[in-house]
Amino acid sequence: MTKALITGCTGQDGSYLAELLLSLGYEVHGLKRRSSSVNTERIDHLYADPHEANTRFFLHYADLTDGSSLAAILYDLRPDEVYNLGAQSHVKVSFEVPEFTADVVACGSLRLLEAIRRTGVRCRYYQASSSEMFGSASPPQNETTPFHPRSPYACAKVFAHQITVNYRESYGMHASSGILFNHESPRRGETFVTRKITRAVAQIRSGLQKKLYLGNLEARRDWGYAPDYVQAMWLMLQQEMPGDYVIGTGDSHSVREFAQLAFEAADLDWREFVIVDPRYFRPAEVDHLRADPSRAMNVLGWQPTVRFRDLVRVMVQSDVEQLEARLRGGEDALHQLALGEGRFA
Ligand code: NAP
Ligand code: G4F
Repeated sequence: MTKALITGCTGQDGSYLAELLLSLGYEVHGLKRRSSSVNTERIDHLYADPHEANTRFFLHYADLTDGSSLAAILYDLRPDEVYNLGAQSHVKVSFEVPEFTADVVACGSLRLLEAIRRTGVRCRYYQASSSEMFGSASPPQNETTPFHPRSPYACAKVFAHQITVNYRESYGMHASSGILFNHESPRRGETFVTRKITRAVAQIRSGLQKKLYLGNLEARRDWGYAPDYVQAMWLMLQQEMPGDYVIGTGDSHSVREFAQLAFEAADLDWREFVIVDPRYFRPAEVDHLRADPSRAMNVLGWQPTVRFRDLVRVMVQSDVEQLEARLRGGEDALHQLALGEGRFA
C-alpha cells in the first residue's frame, strides 16, 4: 500500500488531498498542530479508529517550526510520497507576522527537505508553491515568468520553491513544485476574500449581517476549484521525472466581479451592502494573476473542471446551507457528539 505524508492536512487542500489519496487506496498520514481549540473540522469525516485493523488514515502531532518532530515522523513512517502543504498562508497576515511566516513557509520547507535527506527516506516530494511568487509580473504567468514577490508570504514561498529546486539538483531528489493559482471551495478559510464574501452573502440574506467591508475590489485573480488542484499535485508525483508546473484555469476576474455574482446568486444587489474599508488594503498589492497552464495540460493531462460562475454559485449555496443548518442547531449537536466521542484527544 502506498504511504503518503501530508503537512497542512487540516487545511483546505490537505483535506481534499487526503480524500483523494484514500480513494486511491493509499495509507494517509497527516500532520496536525496542537491548538487549544478544535482544528480538525475539515477532516473529521475521514476519522477512523486507529485500533481498527483496516484504518488507513492517521494523524500525528508535529509542526513545521520543529525539525526534530518532522524527522522523527519521517523516520518512523518512511512514506513513499510527502506533500508539503503546511503554511501560514494568508498574504495580508504575513505583513503582521513576517518572521513567523518566513519560519513556517521558508524554513519549514527546508527543515522537511533536510529531514528527508538526513533520514535517507526515499520518497517523492511535493512543494506547495504559489502564484503569489509572480507578484507584479504581467499576466499570463507560466513556469518561465520571473518572480517578483510582493509580500513576506510570497518572499518565503520563493525561498521554499528555490530550495526545492536546489535539493532536486543537488541530491537527485524527486522533488516537484506546483505553482498553484488561487483555488477555492466551501472549505476555504473564512478570511480569504471569496469565502468572506460568500459567508457574508448567506448572513445578509438571513438578516444576520448588514454590511460587508472589503479592501481592493480591482485586484484580479485566476480562481479555480480546490479539488481539481489536489488532483494536479498527485499527478506531479506520478511522473517519472520531477518538475515544476503552473496550475490555474487561464481566466481571471476581479474581486468586484466575484462579489457581484455572489450577491446575485442570492438575489441581492452587492452595491447595497459592500463598503470599501482601507483597513483591508495591503502595503503592496498583487494586481493581476492569470495562469498559462499549458505545460500541466500537455504533460500531466490536467484540466480544470469547475469554472468561475459555477465556483461562485457552489460556494454561496454551501454557505447558505451551512448557515441554515446552524440556525436549526444541527452543527452544535454534531460538534457536541464529536467531543463526546473524545476523538480530538
Ligand atoms: P490553509 O487552508 O491555510 O491550510 C494551511 C495548513 O497549514 C493548515 O493545515 C495549517 O494548520 C497548517 N499549518 C500552519 N502553520 C503550520 C505549522 N507551523 N506547522 C505545520 N502546519 C502548519 O491553506 P490551503 O489553502 O489549504 O493551501 C495549502 C498550501 O498551498 C499552503 O502552503 C498555501 O500557502 C499553498 N497555496 C494555496 C493556494 C490557494 O489558493 N489555496 C494557492 C497557492 C498555494 P491549522 O489548521 O492548524 O492552522
Ligand atoms: O483571498 P485573498 O486573501 O488571496 P490572495 O492574497 O490572492 O492569496 C491566496 O492565493 C495565493 C495564490 O495566489 C495563495 F498562495 C495564498 O496562500 C492565498 O491562498 O485575496 C485576494 C485578493 C487580494 O488582492 C486582496 O487584496 O482580494 C483582495 N481583497 C479585497 N478585499 C481582500 C479583501 N482579501 C481579503 N483576504 N479580504 C478582504 O477583505
